Amino acid sequence: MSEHADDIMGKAYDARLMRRLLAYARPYIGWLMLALIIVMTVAGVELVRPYVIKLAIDDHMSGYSQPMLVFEPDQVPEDVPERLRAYHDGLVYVKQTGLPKGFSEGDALEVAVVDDPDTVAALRAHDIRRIGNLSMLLILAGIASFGLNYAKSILLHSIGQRIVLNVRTELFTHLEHMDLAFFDRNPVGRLVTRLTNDTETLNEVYTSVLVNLFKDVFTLAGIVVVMFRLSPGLALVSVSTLPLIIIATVLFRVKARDAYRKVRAALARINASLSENISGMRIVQVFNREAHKYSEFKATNAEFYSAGVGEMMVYAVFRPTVEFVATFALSVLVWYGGARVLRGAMPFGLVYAFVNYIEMFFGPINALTEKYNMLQAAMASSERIFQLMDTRPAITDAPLALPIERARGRIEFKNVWFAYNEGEWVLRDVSFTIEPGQMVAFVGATGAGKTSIISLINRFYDVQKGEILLDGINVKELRLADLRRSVATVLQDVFLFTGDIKTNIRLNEKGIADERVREVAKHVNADHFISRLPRGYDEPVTERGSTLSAGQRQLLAFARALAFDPAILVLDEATSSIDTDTEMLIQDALPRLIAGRTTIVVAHRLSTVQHADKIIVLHKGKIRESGTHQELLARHGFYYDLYRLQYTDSPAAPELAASAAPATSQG
Ligand code: DCP
Ligand code: MG
Repeated sequence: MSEHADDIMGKAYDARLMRRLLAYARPYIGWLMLALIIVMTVAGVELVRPYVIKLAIDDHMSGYSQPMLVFEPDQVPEDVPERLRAYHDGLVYVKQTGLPKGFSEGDALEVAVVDDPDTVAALRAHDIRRIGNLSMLLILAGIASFGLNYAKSILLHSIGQRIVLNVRTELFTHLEHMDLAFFDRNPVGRLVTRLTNDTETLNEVYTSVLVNLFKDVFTLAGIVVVMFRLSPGLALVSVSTLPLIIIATVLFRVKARDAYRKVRAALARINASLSENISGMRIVQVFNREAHKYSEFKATNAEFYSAGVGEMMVYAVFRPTVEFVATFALSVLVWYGGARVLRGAMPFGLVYAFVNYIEMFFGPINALTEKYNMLQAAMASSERIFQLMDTRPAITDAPLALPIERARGRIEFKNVWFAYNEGEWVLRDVSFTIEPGQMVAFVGATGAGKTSIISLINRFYDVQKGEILLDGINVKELRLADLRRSVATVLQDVFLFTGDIKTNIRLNEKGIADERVREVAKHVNADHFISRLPRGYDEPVTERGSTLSAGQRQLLAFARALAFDPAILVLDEATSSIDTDTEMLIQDALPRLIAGRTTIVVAHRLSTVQHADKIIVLHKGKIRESGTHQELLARHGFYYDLYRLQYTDSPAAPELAASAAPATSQG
């Protein structure tokens, strides 16, 4: 699994990718809007909190030591807010902090520091009540934020997971329709990563970035606006450290990108190494390669470790840097604001509120840089995912594909040329006909092209030249599903799925009842071993069926093929890995298996193909000769040599002696 460098990185932001990502969110737009409203409300509530505390401090906790305005009740100017008015002894006392700008003492009876204990106690009772109210407000706001944040998290995570589920489904369906050539090119590990890791990275876009981005920007802007409205002087002091933050962030972005790139590359390497070593463990152990493989893995592992540490270092430096700048901003604020509070030019609560706002200010900045990284990872992942989605299957139904009810089973190859890779011909000008119900065998050396011919019949690949006809119709014009339903292939390497025996025979096809499963198993002599399993047809099968023997798996594969009652049965080396007992079972089942259908057999062991109606001998992708067993022996050609090689040393070659004699007399 070698990931290309560009592939690892992708782009930090790509409008085209982003549009596609957003398209997935479209069905949930209503819910996302709701989340947005919630997030904005929470941000608003959080913005107000320091201000409420400031009110509690400036309007109610402090102010006694300073002169207060005293009014007759009907003389209080209208712009004095109710919360600043305290009533005692038929007079109204007004604290000067918190009064609107440009307020004049006007008709005040006097401006005096209140020191009479009775009056102080009365005024204090008023303040305590108001402080109680403000505390209540803070608690309610806290509860509201809690509830809203909770709702938002659930909402966003549900949407994110739902979108990722959709993407995974789309990818899986897409993969199911890809042609085999595609799977020749793409290793399993890479495709698995696309469907799991990469989709999970996308999740972040919808849960953490999309809506929360607005919150961060809104909070930042809100803080700046509130600060400038409260006190332009303090606000300027507070934002004076912004250039430092910007420089730190830009540096961080570059460093973080490099670190992320290294981690991705190392991860790809360690994944590849792991999947290869684990799936090849048997070979590793058989050949005692543990120590060698260990040292190989140690190197990759160490590389991944240092990449991870490198990435951590970048963050380890960046976060404290932002913290430090925040502290610096705070100290400037304390110095500047403290002096003004002492001079009475500024209420203490205002400075306190600014301390809060500055602390709040750096939160979104940290969050934004983190989102930048998430976005970067998501862009890289989505690029890979979309690339996979955009790879069109090379083999699809023709626009007006013909349906087939039940094929008769006549197969014709007309001057077929085929190559897996351009220019490397695997089949050269191959032509033959198989009549319905016939049994035809292909023989030839390894690599001659036997399996390739079979893969072409059910159109796993398309031919470059010539044509392949089923019942006189080019396979390219048939509906793929119908074509593949007509052809059942039993391969030497039987693939079983996780599940039980039953489902492995019928492959979840609902049309095949339990009785039918049993019937076909009996037909192919598999019932015998299945009924001896502890749980019979319900016996669990693990992936690849490693708990069954090769011969048992083979019998299951025969049952599977028969259950689907195909018009054409293909057995590719299907009988070669089987012990003598099982082979006898199969030989016994074979006539029932092939009755009423066209059968194609590929076998190295010529004993299995002798009874074929026609034997086609392939050599380096060309048909060398063809005919019945007797005809071919009589020709003294390639087949004759092959047969002699296999049987001269063994006593089990009576046919050779019998048929060789007339052949020589002919020649
Ligand atoms: N080949 C390829 N790509 C594939 C499969 C095969 O390039 N996905 C090549 C390898 C051989 C040639 O095609 O050179 C023919 O392969 P076959 O599998 O058709 O050969 P046989 O089935 O005849 O060989 P065997 O008897 O070993 O199964
Ligand atoms: Mg083969």
